[in-house]
Amino acid sequence: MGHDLVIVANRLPVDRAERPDGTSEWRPSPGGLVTAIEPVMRAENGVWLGWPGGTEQDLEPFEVDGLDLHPMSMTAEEIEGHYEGFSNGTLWPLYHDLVAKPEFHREWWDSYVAVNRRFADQAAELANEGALVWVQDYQMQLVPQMLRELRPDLRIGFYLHIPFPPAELFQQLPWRRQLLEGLLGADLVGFQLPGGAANFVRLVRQRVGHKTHRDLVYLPDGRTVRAAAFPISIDTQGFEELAQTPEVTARTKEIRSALGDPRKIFLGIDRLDYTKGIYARLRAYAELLADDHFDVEDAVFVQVAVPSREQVEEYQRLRDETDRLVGRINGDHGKIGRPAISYLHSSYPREEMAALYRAADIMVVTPYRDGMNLVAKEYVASQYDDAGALVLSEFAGAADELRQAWLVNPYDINGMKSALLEAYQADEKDLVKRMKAMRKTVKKHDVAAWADSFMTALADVRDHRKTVRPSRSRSDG
Ligand code: GDG
Repeated sequence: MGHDLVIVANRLPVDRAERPDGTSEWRPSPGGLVTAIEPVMRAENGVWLGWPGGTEQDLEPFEVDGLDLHPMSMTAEEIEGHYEGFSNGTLWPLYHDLVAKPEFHREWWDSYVAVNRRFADQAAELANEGALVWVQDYQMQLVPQMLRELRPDLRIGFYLHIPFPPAELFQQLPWRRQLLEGLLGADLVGFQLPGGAANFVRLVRQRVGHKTHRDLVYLPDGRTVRAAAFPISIDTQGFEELAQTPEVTARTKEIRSALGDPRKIFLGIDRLDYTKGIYARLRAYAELLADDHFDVEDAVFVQVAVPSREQVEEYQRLRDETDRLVGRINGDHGKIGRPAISYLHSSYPREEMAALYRAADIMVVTPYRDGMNLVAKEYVASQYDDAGALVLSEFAGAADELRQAWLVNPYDINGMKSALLEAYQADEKDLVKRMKAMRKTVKKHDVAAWADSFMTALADVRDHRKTVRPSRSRSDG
């Protein structure tokens, strides 16, 4: 039997975990996306198609917590070419404002095409007549068109979790036209921010030559594609509840006391990625110590750097640089039992993340470019007592909504120093006022609202096509 809803993503929402007896099992990987999509998946007889990680071949479909999962195997060559190569060595830096230099290799591209084709073929097999297919993110940009060719009956949505760059940058891609046409296979292309959608529509007009009007693209075959913003969010209530559990509350106290109960705790939690601006923020912090605005008895900076893409060279370099910087700052400013920076290169369970959020007085989120940044929203959701401060980069998508944060330009070290200091010195009234406003925003715009608005818009695009432009649907099928 087929499915009425197919989610196509690079990764399945599960990880392989070892049991104590040496055997292994699949565990759901915590994440907003699965929380958001899960209720729809259950209601619509959905299946999630994706790579489970690793190189195991010929995996069988399986269920985790009642969700149907369809694993796609990847060979070592595909991981190197499609995932580490074209997705993370070409697209990721290019779409993030060239924070690192993208590499263009034809063999990476070939691998990207081949993997996208395999995912599209499989989705075409799993989808029922007229089913809805929702394709996720930059690793899968060719899937909509490939799938449309195989199955014109499907409703296809695409969502990009990272920024979509301006034409000036996108143009560098030798395969720019193929990628645009790949995305145009969808009925609805969703972006984090209106700017990304506008960049896309402009490129389609200039590079592919299709007619466009506002957020609509008119294809020669009579189809209409809509490009619009759907800022992603988190399971706000879930986070707030988790933050209030006795376990998390007890752990929060433990963390503060293990850090020596300083007056203020600064916190950064990021995947160790060069887009996240970890280096610049730690430098700014170190300068505040050097300038004697406060010392290691007053404050500590906890930086969690979650291991990420460790096979990619640029990430290995970043790790070395960060290690060196933390070592130098602690060497210069630390005292026995009082490091300036408490640096953790590790990933943690959700409960520990919540306890860290609760323990932090000042959350520091300073990416050079970020599609949204969920960590900023999770911090806000955890502050059920309206305490705490958020220092947030203007270049994170979240800055569009969280206007009451201390907004910073991460390229401006002096500006960041001032913002960190202001947040450190802010009086309670100011803090509460800002946090209340931000909490209102993340409560209203949670991940369920996000999924809902995308689904509704996807249904509407098709209606629009049928009702508004009937004369142009001649080769439609
Ligand atoms: C991409 C875009 C966009 C992190 N470490 C641990 C852990 N996490 C969780 C966080 C948060 C998520 O991972 C990270 O999301 P971010 O949004 O902060 O950043 P990216 O990973 O770069 O995500 C981004 C996002 O997609 C969604 O569209 O917002 O702009 O780059 O939820 O809590 N969770 C656990 N342990 C960890 O160690 N349990």
